[in-house]
This record gives sequence, structure tokens and C-alpha cells, in this order.
Amino acid sequence: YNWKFVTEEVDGQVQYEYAEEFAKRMNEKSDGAVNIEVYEFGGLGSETDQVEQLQSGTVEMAVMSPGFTGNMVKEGQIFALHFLFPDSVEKTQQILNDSEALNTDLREKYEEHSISPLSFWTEGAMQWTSSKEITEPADFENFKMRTQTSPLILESYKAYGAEPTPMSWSELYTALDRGTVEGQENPIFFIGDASFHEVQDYMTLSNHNNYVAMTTVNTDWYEGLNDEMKTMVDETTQEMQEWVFEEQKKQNEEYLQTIKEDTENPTEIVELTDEQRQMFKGKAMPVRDYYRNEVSTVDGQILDKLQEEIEAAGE
Ligand code: 6CS
Repeated sequence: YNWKFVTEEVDGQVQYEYAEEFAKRMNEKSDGAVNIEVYEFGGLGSETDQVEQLQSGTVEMAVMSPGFTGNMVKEGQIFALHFLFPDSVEKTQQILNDSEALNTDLREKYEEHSISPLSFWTEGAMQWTSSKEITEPADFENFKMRTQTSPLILESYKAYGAEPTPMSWSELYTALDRGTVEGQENPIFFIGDASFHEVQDYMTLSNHNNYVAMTTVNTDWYEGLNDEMKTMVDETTQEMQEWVFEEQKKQNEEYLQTIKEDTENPTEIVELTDEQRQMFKGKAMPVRDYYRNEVSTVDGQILDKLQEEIEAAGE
């Protein structure tokens, strides 16, 4: 078996390391019968190009961010809602593992488009970087914010008064450097590894959302696997949940130090107070109604169920 596995990140970054580890485990378990070639981001085009490659079966497997599928799988934009998951990354991962709303209901929505998400996992809490200090929603007024392409991500920033611009991360360093955009959101490891802090003056520890990625497979290809292979893929996907949690944790901790210690490119780290976070949350809440009424194709049922699951998990 020769399969292709594409990721949205490059060597060393969480998604890429995930795919390499996945490939290694599959190769070992199958006594060398399964060979998975892992592709770094860039070689096969943009994040949205990669979505199409998975759908057409040009690649069998992909790590995909829902932030790039929002124009197609409307419900998947649930991850664009700020302050929805618990502040704890660990609790968030637990919900991603166990949620029926996501692993059954949302999965079906993706499968209508030939994409089967086998798992959802976090790459860490997201933070803002910016060219000016951001501590309250008013600081976002007319602020040029880079986002991924899902329309609801743009809505979330419009709710703060910002002017969001979707683009691929491959163009982001230059766009920040030139001032085409003034800020962006990402987990700390990604900010540090992609060196965005070099061209930004501030990093706000906002924890406004968790970055969620999905391990996806082409639906027809997956359904066509023999039972032994399918079980091996499923088991490996489950095992990898704990592995990737530790990997993102380690990388996010290490890169926070790297950014703090980079005296050649100083970045002021701003921690939001509870009160300040509440101000952002207040502005973010109406976006949930917007999701329910305008975005969801099933009257917000998946969101309702997910919110119940989050409540049951406790803060
Ligand atoms: O900001 C982005 O678009 C990129 N961020 C991460 C953490 N992974 C890949 C994604 O394309």
C-alpha cells in the first residue's frame, strides 16, 4: 500500500510531525506493507488546494483545518466561535475526543463532501499578534486582521470592529512585514516557528479560542479499505490523540520561551485580565446567534449538542 498524507504545516511543526509519526506507526504495524509519504505544506499548493486534492482522492489522507472549509461545510465553522470551548486545552481535547456532536454529526456533514474526519485535535490555545497593543475590543477598530478563509472567522473579527482579510499562511510573514495586515491569530508554537513575532510588536495572550485540526481521509477510499487496514487506521488515529496532545503542549511551551528570549526581535507579551476577556466575550456572543440562524443548515442542532457536552464536561 502506498498512500499520500498531506499537511498544512512544514517539517518540525505539529501537523507534519503528527503525519510522520502516523506513517511510522502504520508501517511498523503492517510489517512494512503500508508506506505513507508525508507532504510538507507548500509543495501541493494552498490549504484550500489540499482540501480539493483530498476530495478527489489525489491524496488519501490530510490534516485539515476547518478554517479552510467553511465555504463548503458550513457547520464546520463551529470552531470559529470564540470562547466556546473551556479555557483548559486539556479539557478541550477531552471534549474533542468524546463529542458525539463532532465525531458523529459534524463528521456526516463533511462526508457529504467526500471528507471523513477521523479525529479532531487541538494544536493549542490561540493568541493574537499585532503591530499595536490589543487589550480591549476598541483596539480592533479598523484593524487589518489576517484570518483563514471560513466566513464565520471573518464574522468573529467583524464583531470586534476589525477588518479581516483571508489569506494562506504562506503569504502571511510578508503581509505582516509590509503592513498589508496588522495582526493574526495562531497557537504560540506556530507564531514562533513561522517567525511571525519578528514582524509583530505584541503578542496578546487572549486564549480566545483553541486551534482545532482534523485527521481526514477521502471517504470512498476509506470505505473501500479491507477490515484489517481500516481497523489499523482507526486504532492509529485513536492512539495519536494522546501523542499529539503532548507534542503541541511541548512545542507551545518551548516557543513561548523562544519568543521571550528573542532579544533581537523583541515582542511585548500582554496578558489579558479576566475583565478584558469578558469584554471580548461580550462582543463574541452574538456571533453564536448568527451561526445558529444564518450559518447552520440544521437550526444550530450541532452547536446545541456540543454546548451541552461542554457544559457536562464542566469548566
Ligand atoms: O494560520 C494558518 O493558516 C496555519 N496555522 C496553523 C497552526 N496550522 C496550519 C494553518 O494553515
